[in-house]
Amino acid sequence: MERAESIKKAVDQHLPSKDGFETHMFRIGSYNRSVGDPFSLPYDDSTMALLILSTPDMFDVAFRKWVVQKTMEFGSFDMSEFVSSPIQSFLEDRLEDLSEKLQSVEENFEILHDYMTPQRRPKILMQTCGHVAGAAFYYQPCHFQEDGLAWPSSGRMGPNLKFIGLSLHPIYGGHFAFRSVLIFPNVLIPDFKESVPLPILKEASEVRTALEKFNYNWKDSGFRDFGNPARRYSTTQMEFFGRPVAERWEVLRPWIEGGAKHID
Ligand code: B12
Repeated sequence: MERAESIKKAVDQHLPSKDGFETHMFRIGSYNRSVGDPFSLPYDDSTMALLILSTPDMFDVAFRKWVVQKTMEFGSFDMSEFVSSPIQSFLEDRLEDLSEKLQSVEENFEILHDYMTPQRRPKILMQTCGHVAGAAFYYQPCHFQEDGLAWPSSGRMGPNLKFIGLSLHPIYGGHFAFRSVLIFPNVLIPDFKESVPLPILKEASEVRTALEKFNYNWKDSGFRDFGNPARRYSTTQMEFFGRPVAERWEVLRPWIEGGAKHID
């Protein structure tokens, strides 16, 4: 366990809470037992994994600094033509740096991300990781159906879209995102006990309303406010994540035009 704790400490040093990151430890077996065969990961049950999630400060503090510095280095806003997904590039930079620094603590690890493979399949199910690691309660639609209630009503989701579940964090409600999972195949933690996630909502009807907001009106970010979050995304951040990827750079223009005063 000592080795696992020192690895977590090193990760937390390079992805600190002041930059809007949190990490939560779990065992691969706890995840595999929940997801079943199609999503199981090929590691020993007691393998150490660390879930990384981002809180409001990732965007509003660390990402803002990164965007301003990068555009100043580049010389103009035109960087938007070359970097199509700035959040992904920012995270790649941070994880590359982390991977280098981690070499001195543990050389063997794998990083899995939240996004889908080119075959449009997620490699890992982040909401399940969040629940088993005790980081955020995962509300799944199938647990909130009641006899005689035709819910969720069919036909309201777009083509090829499912009515999906929502995770809520005890401090940030829905104002957070899952980012990556680090897996350490050489570090076994058979006796580790994951924290139990705190239920955030009391009534089944409130859960159904939250899930409807998340599935039918996610662009207005209203789903994020369930569970009375103590900290929320800024309006810039909500606008950014409510837009299609191609339109997101435009939201950042005021930071870039403000230049160095947005670095500190
Ligand atoms: C595919 C996907 C999409 C697709 C399709 C969405 C859809 N409505 O069909 C697209 C690209 C359109 C999309 C859009 C968005 N998404 Co999306 N998406 C995903 C992704 C990559 C995979 C989800 C998935 O397919 N799961 C597969 C199904 C089968 O999983 P499942 O239903 O949970 O089933 C498993 C569990 O039930 C488990 N299980 C069984 N028993 C038990 C018991 C317990 C106790 C537990 C815990 C588990 C468990 O086993 C099952 C599998 O066998 C995840 C990231 C990830 N890697 O997980 C993000 C994710 C779900 N999306 C997210 C978000 C925020 C969005 C957007 C709002 C983003 C945006 N700003 O554009 C939009 C709109 C969301 C919406 N309501 O549609 C967030 C949700 C965060 C949260 N708080 O919950 C996630 C987690 C991404 C993240 N990085 O945080 N998304």
